Amino acid sequence: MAHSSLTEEQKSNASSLFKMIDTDRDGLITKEQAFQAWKLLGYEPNEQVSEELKSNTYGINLQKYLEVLALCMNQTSFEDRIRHIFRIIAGTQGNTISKRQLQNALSMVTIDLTDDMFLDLFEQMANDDDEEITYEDFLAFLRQNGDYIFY
Ligand SMILES: [Ca+2]
Repeated sequence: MAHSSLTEEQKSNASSLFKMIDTDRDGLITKEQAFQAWKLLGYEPNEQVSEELKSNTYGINLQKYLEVLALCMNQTSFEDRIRHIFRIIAGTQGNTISKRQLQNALSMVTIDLTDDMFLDLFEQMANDDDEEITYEDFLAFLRQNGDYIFY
């Protein structure tokens, strides 16, 4: 199937995330880990994605991860992704993202930030001294920084 729509930068960002998720460094991540990562990146992996991964019973290697990521990207618009991500982090009933929710979201994809790094990120996203991130904050932050976060 090989969609090669990822730019070099997207590939390199995605590879970094893959390595973070592959904590035991055997070059493979589980399907569950991959699905969590994709969902948190705003994709809703569909049946075609599940079909692609059916034969990968021992895990997903980087090449497969990138292939399916490209497939996910082709299926979802930027705006849709932002909405999905916000909903996943804030919860279906939530209008804002709290510190704890952002922390949970990052740990879902096994991203470990130092306390200082986390607070810095949160404050940037919450737009200075707010205690919560609104959808508008979130959208504004990702419009400015999306290139680094979206892959
Ligand atoms: Ca692994």
